[in-house]
Amino acid sequence: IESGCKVEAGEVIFSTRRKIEGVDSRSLEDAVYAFGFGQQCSYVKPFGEGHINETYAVYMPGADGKDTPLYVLQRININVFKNPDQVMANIFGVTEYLRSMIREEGGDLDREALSYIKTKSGESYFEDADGQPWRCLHYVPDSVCYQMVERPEQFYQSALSFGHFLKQLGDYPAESLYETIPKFHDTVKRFRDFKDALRKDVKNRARLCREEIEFVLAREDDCGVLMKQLEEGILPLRVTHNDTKLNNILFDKNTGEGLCIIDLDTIMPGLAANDFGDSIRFGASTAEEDEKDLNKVHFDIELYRIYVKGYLEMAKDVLTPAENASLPWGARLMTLECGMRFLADFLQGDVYFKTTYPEHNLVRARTQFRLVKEMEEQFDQMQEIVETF
Ligand code: GN1
Ligand code: MG
Repeated sequence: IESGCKVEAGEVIFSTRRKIEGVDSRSLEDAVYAFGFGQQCSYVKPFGEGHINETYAVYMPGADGKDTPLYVLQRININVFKNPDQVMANIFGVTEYLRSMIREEGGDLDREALSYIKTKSGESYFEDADGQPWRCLHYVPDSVCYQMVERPEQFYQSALSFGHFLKQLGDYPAESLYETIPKFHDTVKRFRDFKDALRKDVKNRARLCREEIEFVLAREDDCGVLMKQLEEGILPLRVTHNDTKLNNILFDKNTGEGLCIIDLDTIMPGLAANDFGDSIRFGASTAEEDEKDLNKVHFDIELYRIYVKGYLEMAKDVLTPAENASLPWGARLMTLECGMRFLADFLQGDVYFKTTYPEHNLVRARTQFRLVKEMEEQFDQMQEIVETF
């Protein structure tokens, strides 16, 4: 199935009962069989809002005979993740470890960590006829996912969850993790990549975003702030998630509590400040990442305060004083970095992030820069808030 196919979210894309017109779902069907669902499967629907992988929910008849989503199938984007074996080795290692922690804590093994399954022949993923990797995991029942904070309590819950995650993986053998995307949050390298994309300007789009380009170029020195502290040994490397946005966590549909962290492709050694910061980037905004009307986009310092509270309640005793102090910079830099990545992708012709219209990446970059600007204006207050908890 090619991205851009004509199936809307929520529509059936493959069914064992009828042919879906106009859709080539051969690879998806092969994957359904490779993981052993075959005729048991009722149908498959596109699922989720990720920018990188293709995600589908697999429906099967439940105990009551009603079709229920029981599995999630994902086609891994190999332009982004060049080595699916390593991605899956990390994921199986980490999820198994998380389950052992949940067992110790007396938690719910079925819902608090993802559980991946292997193909019928015992592989960690299925390679389709085009060489694309597919993986499969259990659907987490009674869970919901949010694209934006609807109630502050949700953001607080997500802070507890990500703080808890950092703690749970505190003793995970970091050296056993593969670097699935090298230098993923090396903001200095991201700045260089941006300048490279600008220099090449392959689509002749730089003329469309002069102001945004200047915004980035004026912040070259900022890019090095946390990388320098890492090099000097002031900040430690930890096992981090590296993609901690609100829609990478599932909430319990009934209690509203944070339930399970998802999207584990980028678990790698990294900085706690970056995980903290990426959550703030996405969740402490008053608008979605691709809001076109910038008047709606603001950094909400009250949401920031709530996240700091929850995160530190969970993680304060594991973070060093220097890490604590680095959190506000994490927010600024993850937001700047993400904006730079969107803008670089715009300049390169939208080769990395999924887009649905030509200026999509530029629109995304603009929201990020608006947030950065407001964070810069309120930076003293951001630092004070961290100090009070
Ligand atoms: C991507 O796949 P998704 O949507 O969870 C990206 C993140 C960006 C994010 C921006 C592997 O995450 O780094 O912060 O989009 N993931 C990768 O929304 O590049
Ligand atoms: Mg995601």
